[in-house]
This record gives sequence, C-alpha cells and structure tokens, in this order.
Amino acid sequence: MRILLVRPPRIKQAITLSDFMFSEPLGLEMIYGVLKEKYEVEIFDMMIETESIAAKINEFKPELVGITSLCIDVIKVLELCKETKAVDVNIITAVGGTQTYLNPEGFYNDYVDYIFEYTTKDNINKFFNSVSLGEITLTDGVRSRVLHYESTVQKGRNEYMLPDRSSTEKYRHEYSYFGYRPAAIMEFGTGCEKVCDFCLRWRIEGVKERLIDIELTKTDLINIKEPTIMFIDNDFLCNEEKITAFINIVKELNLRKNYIMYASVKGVIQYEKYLKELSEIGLKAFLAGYETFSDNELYSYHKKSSTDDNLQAAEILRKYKIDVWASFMAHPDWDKNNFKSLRGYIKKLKPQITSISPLTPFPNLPLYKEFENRLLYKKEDFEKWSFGQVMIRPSKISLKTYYYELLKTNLYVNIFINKNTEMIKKFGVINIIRILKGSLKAVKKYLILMNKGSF
Ligand code: B12
Repeated sequence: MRILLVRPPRIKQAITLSDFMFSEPLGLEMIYGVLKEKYEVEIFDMMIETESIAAKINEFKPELVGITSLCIDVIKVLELCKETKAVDVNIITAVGGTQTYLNPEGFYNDYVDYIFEYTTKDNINKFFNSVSLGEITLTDGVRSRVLHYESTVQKGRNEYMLPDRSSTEKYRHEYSYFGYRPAAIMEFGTGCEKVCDFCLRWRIEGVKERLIDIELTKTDLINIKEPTIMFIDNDFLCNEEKITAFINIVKELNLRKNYIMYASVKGVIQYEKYLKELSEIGLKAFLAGYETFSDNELYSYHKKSSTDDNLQAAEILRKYKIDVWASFMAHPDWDKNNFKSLRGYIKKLKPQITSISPLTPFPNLPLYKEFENRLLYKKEDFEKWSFGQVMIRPSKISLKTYYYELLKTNLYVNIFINKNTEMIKKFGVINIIRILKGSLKAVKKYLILMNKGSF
C-alpha cells in the first residue's frame, strides 16, 4: 500500500509564530517509522511545498492519505480531504495529531474516513493491516465514518515511537527554532505534573512525568544531524533523574550541540546546582512561562510559582549565561495600567526574547467554562484558536485598545528592552532578517485585528 503523510500548509489568516518557530512534523515522522517496513510511505510537508495536494496525489498515487492537525488547521484539513476525494474517491483519508486527540468530533465530515483519537504502535499496525486488506474493523483509538464514529471504550494517549528523521531529509534545512537554523525537535520525556489551568499539555500527555526509553533516546540523538535540538518536553527541570540522565547521555555520546528546553521557574530554582553543567554541555536557552506581573493571577491560574520566583529564576539564569525566552499572558480584565505594569515587570526580568499572548481558554480546559459567556468567537472558529488572537472580550478597555496595548507591549519589550545587538551577534544577520520578516507579518495581522476591533 502507498501512504502519503501530509502536514497542512500554514494558515494565512491565523496569527502564528511559525516564522520564528518552525519545526519538523514529529508525529508524522513517528508514523513513518512504524509503517516504512511494510508500506511505501512519503511525507509531504505543505508548510514548505508549493505543489497542491492534487498534484502530489497524481504523482505519488497513494491509496491512503494521512493528515496531521493542530487546532487552527481543522478547516484546512477538511478541505485537503475533500481535494483528495476529488482526485479519486477511493483514496482513504485518515487524520491524526493533537487536535484529533482534543476534539475528534471536529473531523466528523463526509470526506474524512478515519480519525485517530490517539495513536499507538499497536493501533497503527492493526489499522493499516486491516485497511490494506480492504477490511473495516473497529480499532482502539480510531473512529470510522462508515462505522458511524463508534469507538471501543478503550481510552488511550499518543504513544512515543522512534521518529524516522530521514523521512523529512529534503525539508530539514528549513526547520528552525528562533535564531537557530537548522534545528531539530525531540521528545525526551512526557507528561506534566504542574496542571496549570491555562495549559493544554498535561491534558495531552497526562500528569505523570516519565522518561522515554533511554536506548531509544540515544538512538534518536545519534540520528539527529542538526547542530541544535529543541526539546518539546513541558518541563525539562521536573526532576533530578531526568536532568542527570540528560547530562550523562550527552557526555556518553560526546555530543556537541546547542540545546533549547522548556523549564519551569520552580525547576530553575530547585535545580540550580545543575545549571552550570547544563550550560557547559550546550544548553543555550530556556523557554519559561513567567505569565504575569500579578501574584493573584498566578494563583488563580494554579501556577505553582510567584512573581518573586520569576525574578529569582531570571537572576539565576543570568548567572549561568542561559538565555530566557519568556512567555506572558494578558488577562482579559487588564486596563492600560496593567499593561504598563507588565512592561515594568519585564524590564526587571530582562528576558532575551518575550512573547505576550492573550489568555486563551481552549475548549476542554478548566478556563473555558469560566470565560464561556465572554467569548468573541465560537468553538468551531478553529482558525481563531491560535493562542495569538484575543478570544475573550476585554472588560476594562475596548477590544481595539486591548490589541493596541498588546502590540505596543510586544514591540516595546522586544525592541527596547531585549538586547538586539547581542541577538545579531548570536544568530547572525540572515537569521535576524528572517525573524524580522516574521515579526512584520504578525504585526500586520495585529493591525488588521486592531482596526476591526471596536465594540
Ligand atoms: C513542535 C510544536 C509545533 C511545531 C510543529 C508541530 C507539528 N505537528 O507540525 C510548530 C513550531 C510549527 C508549531 C506551530 C504551532 N503550534 Co505547536 N506545538 C508544538 C509542541 C511543542 C510539540 C508538538 C509535537 O511535536 N508533539 C509530539 C508529537 C509526536 O505529537 P503529535 O504531533 O500529536 O503526534 C502523535 C499523534 O498525534 C500521532 N499523529 C500525528 N499526526 C498524525 C497523523 C495521522 C494520519 C495519524 C494516523 C497519527 C498522527 O502520531 C504521534 C504519535 O504519538 C506542542 C506542545 C506539546 N508539547 O505538545 C505545541 C502545540 C501542539 N502547538 C500548539 C499551537 C497552538 C501551535 C500554533 C497554533 C501556535 C501559533 N499561534 O503559532 C502553531 C500552528 C502552526 C500552523 N498550523 O501554522 C498547541 C496546540 C493546540 C491544539 N489544540 O492543537 C500546543 C499543544 C502548544 C500549546 N499551546 O499548548 N507547533
């Protein structure tokens, strides 16, 4: 059987960070790794390709097209399934990814044959085996249109599988993480015990933090050719076992690479003793969620750190010359003074990069119920759920002023507080120009939303 695995193109109308953080489709590389022995498989990354899906299908002649999906992609994925069926109605369409896990019902559509609510080695093998024999069987984690989206009652989560990086060989020079290009992404462990109210990641991976099989991790690390690896784990500093396992593997394999990781503020404080060594073996930056200048808000989000913890972590990371790419969330009840307080607080924290997004109460999060009656868009307006667009009606200032404050604060902190000459030295002019181009696109989209945004 011939299988085409597709990542949908960028969603032009949505506010995305994809120009800054543009990584490989890790999920598809995992599926490819499982299927390649038995079937003829190809990955078609439409974030890079300019060819249409119809042209690709005519050339590759797949019997099955499998498409991955994030939140903002849903409508596009449905369109791609329709285009596939228009080329040949017998081609089987299957969808998977983060969004099918969170909202499989969003894909109940005449052009979608199968929806992977979760993906494991076992259900992938069973499913492709039966489909290649022309059978339709009820498989754990897979909903089928023909079987009226019935599911076995078996619950499950997406399972780690060793990604086959060769599957994206022709695209890999394009994948980047902020100023680092080319860059790979990798999973070292899964789960998150922090369960913050605004975060989807514990919902996706579960609350138990686990390491991936060390031997698979080593194999993956050896396979990665890029000089930079971004770890997608929610909190790399979640426990000593994980930190020491990483340090030992890097030493054992004698790796000389740049590493970027997500880390919690609490982890930075608690595991300071490892930071010198981590920095020496290549750790360049932590992505840290400082979130807000207000302790009341941190408390209400069930975040496990305070604004003083943020300042302490910032001080520690400066000491070890580890950059901070900080993220903040603007609360919908903020007024102009609150945005000013945020700017003042960021001045004290001095992160190297700052992103401020509006608080997004994603459906299935505890926050959704709290803000349901203030939503500006419907659940089904998938392209809006980008974590960049304002979704909750502001209460103290107009939507227009809110967008203006968001844009002003993002520009002010990144242009005037962050050290741009340092950035050019670190990443080189070409990467900075790429990032600036991406920023301009985002600014343009914000200006459009701002102009639309009067009550
Ligand atoms: C890497 C990453 C990216 C990468 C690309 C990821 C990709 N798949 O293409 C980049 C940097 C480009 C990216 C961009 C965005 N991202 Co992102 N990203 C992540 C991150 C850090 C890891 C995702 C990942 O690789 N997981 C590991 C892989 C293995 O899991 P997976 O893709 O689900 O695959 C498994 C299964 O789903 C299955 N599978 C996947 N696809 C398919 C297809 C088929 C046919 C089958 C059978 C199975 C299958 O196989 C795997 C087996 O376990 C997560 C946070 C996190 N830790 O989860 C956020 C996350 C997924 N991103 C998120 C968001 C919001 C975005 C953006 C919208 C942000 C923005 N405004 O720019 C954009 C959207 C890009 C676009 N469409 O234009 C949200 C997603 C919310 C949602 N409901 O989907 C997350 C959860 C972060 C968050 N805010 O909490 N992202």
